[in-house]
Amino acid sequence: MKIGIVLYPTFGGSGVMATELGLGLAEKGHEVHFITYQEPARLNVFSPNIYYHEVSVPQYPLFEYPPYETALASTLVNVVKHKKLDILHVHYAIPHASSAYLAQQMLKAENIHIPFITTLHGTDITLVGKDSSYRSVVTFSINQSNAITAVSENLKLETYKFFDVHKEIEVIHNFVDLERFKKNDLTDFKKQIAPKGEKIITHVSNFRPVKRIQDVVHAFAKIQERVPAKLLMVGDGPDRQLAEELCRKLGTCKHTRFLGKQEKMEDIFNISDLFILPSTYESFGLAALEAMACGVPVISTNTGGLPEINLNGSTGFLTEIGDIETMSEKSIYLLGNDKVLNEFKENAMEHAKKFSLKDILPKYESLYLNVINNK
Ligand code: GMT
Repeated sequence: MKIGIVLYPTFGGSGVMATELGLGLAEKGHEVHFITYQEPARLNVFSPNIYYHEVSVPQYPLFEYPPYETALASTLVNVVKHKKLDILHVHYAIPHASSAYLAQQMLKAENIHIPFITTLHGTDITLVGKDSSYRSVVTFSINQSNAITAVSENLKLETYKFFDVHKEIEVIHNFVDLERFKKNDLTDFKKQIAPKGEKIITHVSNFRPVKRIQDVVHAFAKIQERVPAKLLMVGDGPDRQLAEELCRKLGTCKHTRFLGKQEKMEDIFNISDLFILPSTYESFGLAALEAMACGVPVISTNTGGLPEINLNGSTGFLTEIGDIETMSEKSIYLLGNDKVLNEFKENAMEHAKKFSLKDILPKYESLYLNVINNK
């Protein structure tokens, strides 16, 4: 098949997942065309089956807001027409679904029929999409999609709850590449970060308010009083400054490293003993799954799709939003007892296998075929 993948190219979960999906499809022999405004962060391989088309948005003094949707729709029309694509798969509804719909209608006028699938990722529904400025276009373009998928059962329910969607939403869970995210002995690297055998706690996100990264810093301060530990904060975003200030205030800076955005996440997970994700909402929590695949238990909130991947009392613990006390208690319980910690590490790794790229990818392939055959 010839597949066009529309995505956000940054380190966000939806872009990471869409890139990994495209790489996996290309490896299976499909021709994959990534279409976005910047080279996707994880697209660092050369393959004869992979193409990248940059959407360029010309500036003009009149444009306070350059019309990206228009530029994207025009690029989609060109790529579909000249590369003879069979299907478009757009990740994150805003504005990708409405641009795909516009491109589809324009191509129809030329007798070219291109179906598109919209994958809902999270904040496109739960945060941004609900905003009245976007709502009607988001609802319309989701309903116009030839197929709709959501990355968790919870996100499917949220979509039906808040949008007037009258089509079937198929849940296809996010996945992890188990060849890349697997247990690996990096003892020497670990010693550089934790020279006295301290436990390593990791958090990865885009440091937006929904991630509640200050809770990680607060919890770490409490954990540190009981278990010698180091904290790795990976990522960047608007709340980084606040978290760094809090860490100075609580006196935990010498045990904390803010690493910024990182590419070799598998190495960081492989030296980690615990992953903390205290978000207000996560449709899925892809970083938590990648951590689990490397044998890292997760302390997360009991929200959104997180209970679908993090099993309370087995792969980690689920806590209420903002309950720093329980978060740190559960962390101390795990980090203070190597036997229990190793059991949880094992469970996390085993459970992650249920979300293997190899098993999930065929679900997308058969959806593509269904949609293409019914267009
Ligand atoms: O807000 C983010 O975390 C970024 C966002 C994105 O679209 O890049 O992530 C969402 O999609 C990811 C991939 O499907 C999910 O793993 C995240 O849970 C989801 N984020 C939220 O729901 C807040």
